[in-house]
Amino acid sequence: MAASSVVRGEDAFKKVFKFYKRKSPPPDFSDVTDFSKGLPSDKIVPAVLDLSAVSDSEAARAGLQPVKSWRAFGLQGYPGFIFISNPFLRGSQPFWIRQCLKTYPQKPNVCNLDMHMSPSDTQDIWGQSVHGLSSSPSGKREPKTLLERLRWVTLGYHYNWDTKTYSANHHTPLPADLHLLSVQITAACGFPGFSAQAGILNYYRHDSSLGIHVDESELDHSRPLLSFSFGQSAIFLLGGVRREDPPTAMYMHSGDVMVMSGQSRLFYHAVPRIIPALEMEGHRMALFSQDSTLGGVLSEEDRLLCTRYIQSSRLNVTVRQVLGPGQRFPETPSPPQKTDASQAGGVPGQTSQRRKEEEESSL
Ligand SMILES: O=C(O)CCC(=O)C(=O)O
Ligand SMILES: [Mn+2]
Repeated sequence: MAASSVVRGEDAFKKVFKFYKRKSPPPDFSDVTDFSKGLPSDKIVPAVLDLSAVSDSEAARAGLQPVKSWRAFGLQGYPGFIFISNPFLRGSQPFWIRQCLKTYPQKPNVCNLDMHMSPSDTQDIWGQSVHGLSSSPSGKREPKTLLERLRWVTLGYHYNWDTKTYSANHHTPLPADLHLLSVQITAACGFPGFSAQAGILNYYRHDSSLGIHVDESELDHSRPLLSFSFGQSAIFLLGGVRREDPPTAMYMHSGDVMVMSGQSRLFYHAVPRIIPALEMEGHRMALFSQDSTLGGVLSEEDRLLCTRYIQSSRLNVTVRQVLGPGQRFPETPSPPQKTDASQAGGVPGQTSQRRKEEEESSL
């Protein structure tokens, strides 16, 4: 059976999610759209970019190819959805991978480990993982490094997984490099003036998935949501405004960028499966060739650790504008004093997994 045989009807999205999540026997992937292969499908249309919005030298500063070289597509039936097939300069992805693994998890940013560890224990996740990740496997089961236990990091306006809100009270500066990258992508896609205010980084192991959801916590839905993928490939499902709408499945490979804007901004989506790069002919990890000097040349140690990590993992960065121009957060009464985990909405630390498991647990 192919996924396309799932017809519109009661929670068609969940049926397709289960189809692609199945381990044994592995699903039929013949319906999965692969934008890296160009335009063979009648569902894929070229996306129109604003070639004058970003100069070639500005693009290079963010590790991007000149906009005229980007391969950008739309998908019939998904207004506002833009897929840019790896617009990064050869060799610039290692910079972004290192930022996601070494820089962005640092304080004052927030990560899942902070939910049950003290700030002093999580302040140098990279440093504490170097030894464990760089030593060769001894055969016996080693405890997981902090880096291997990292599941999410929030940036800018920090997302509260319990209340599903952002607030004015919990904000730290969004990294300037990620802001620059996001502004360039959005400008080329026809959204001048995008202000990157929040980021959510997801760290996927080979058996991770992300449940069916809509990103609606941002207060201004007229601004696009950006998504960057690095490392192992994945299957992304994009549905509609209702769970009865059967989703379209597509591959996301390392370097791919998605822009969800217009109607697609509020469409259901999910990641049911990570696909090891070895299974993706043509997407083996030729990532660490160094023709781009973005951020300087990686040290041997950084290169080794990033390569080790990415051989079995996928990184996803979403960048969001939370508030429209001049918009403010609604006044909220001060939160009640937290005395124990039940008042915090659950056991601390489990919030990290909740989003990934909430759909699966009800499947
Ligand atoms: O990992 C992905 O590609 C999707 C991430 C996502 O949808 C989210 O963080 O809201
Ligand atoms: Mn999402």
